[in-house]
Amino acid sequence: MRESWRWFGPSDPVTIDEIRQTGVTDIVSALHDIPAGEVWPLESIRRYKSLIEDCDPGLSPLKWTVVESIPVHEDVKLAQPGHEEYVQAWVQSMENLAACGIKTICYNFMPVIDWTRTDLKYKLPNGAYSLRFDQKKFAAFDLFILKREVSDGEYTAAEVDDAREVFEAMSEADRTELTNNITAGLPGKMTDSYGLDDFRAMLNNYRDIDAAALRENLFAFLSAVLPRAEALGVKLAIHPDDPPRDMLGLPRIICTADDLDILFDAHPSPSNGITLCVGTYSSRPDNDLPAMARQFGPRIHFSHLRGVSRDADEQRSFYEASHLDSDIDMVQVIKALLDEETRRAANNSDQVDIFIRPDHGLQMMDDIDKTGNPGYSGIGRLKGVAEVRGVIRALSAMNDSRAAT
Ligand code: DNO
Repeated sequence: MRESWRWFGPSDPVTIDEIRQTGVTDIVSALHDIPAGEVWPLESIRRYKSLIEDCDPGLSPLKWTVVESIPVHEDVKLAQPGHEEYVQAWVQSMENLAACGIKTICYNFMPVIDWTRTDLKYKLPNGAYSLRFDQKKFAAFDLFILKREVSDGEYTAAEVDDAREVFEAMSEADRTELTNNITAGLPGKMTDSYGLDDFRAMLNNYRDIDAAALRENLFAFLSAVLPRAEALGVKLAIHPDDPPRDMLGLPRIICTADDLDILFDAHPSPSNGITLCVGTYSSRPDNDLPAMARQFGPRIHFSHLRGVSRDADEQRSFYEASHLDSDIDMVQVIKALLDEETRRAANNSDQVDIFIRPDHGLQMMDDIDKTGNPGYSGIGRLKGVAEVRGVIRALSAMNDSRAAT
């Protein structure tokens, strides 16, 4: 297992020297300033890599090994005329990254919105803060702020009433904050930020795109990208749609084990893989995470280890829980990933190690008064990686002693 940490670049309040202290070995990052659809120039990649990797002799080295993410331009998701140029730019960025030895690439195919939460400072009983997705608040945004024309059956009458009640109880400032959280996006997002009118226009572009059409566009993108990825030894790792279900009338197509079966039936290439984002997949109750980790083991090139706690009475609402105390059995997920690495080693696989990162962390202690990237706190993530590391070490030691007897 290779422990990694996401870094947002020189403006990230958690610095490379601080990350070094956590004991991780790998950095996950991206050239965040380059707009979707443009090539990442070789020189810029080299410069960024040296920001991460150059250090005084004697310091523990860090390596930029995972890209999260090269954004996919909306025109590619929509298969708009001329989108092939953006696909070519994506392939060129991948070639340039591979030339610098960076060969694990996370990406996603979420239309218009990337990962989405309604509350960025949700107080837990222990006083730490977490991120939360509240279905009623989201519906309040959709129905009473965005005022989208919803189709029959999208909301029940009771859900509309609940959303109205939530909306009416909100102050103007709450409404603005909710709107920004959803339309302007969260750190690391791979879509643009929009004002409300542009946001409506973007949603409207997708009115004729259902799940089948969006899948076709993803598969066309992969037909262009995978042969080059294979030739370069690059592993692609698609990130699931977060939360993993249709939203705002948009289709979302990487949400469940069935979606992944469809993806791999269409494109069996060994370069076609996934980011097992445990928190995302587990925010719906019908995803069995340890089972998915086993089923898709050979396809897992990268994993985000965190979990959520879903509301008992509304399973679509959740908050991000401590790494080992969520609704899923993190120990069993990690065990499945370690078993997969053992299998790869026995098969002399070209990539034995799975890159993992603690993903988000709580905001706690000194994090609380700092302005940082929501979800990407220093101390909260350090706690997450330390907990996960403990599980990895304990399970690995048990495997070693079993192998020795
Ligand atoms: C949230 C992340 C996402 C993810 C992109 C992947 O913290 O998991 O921002 O990086 O959706 O393309």
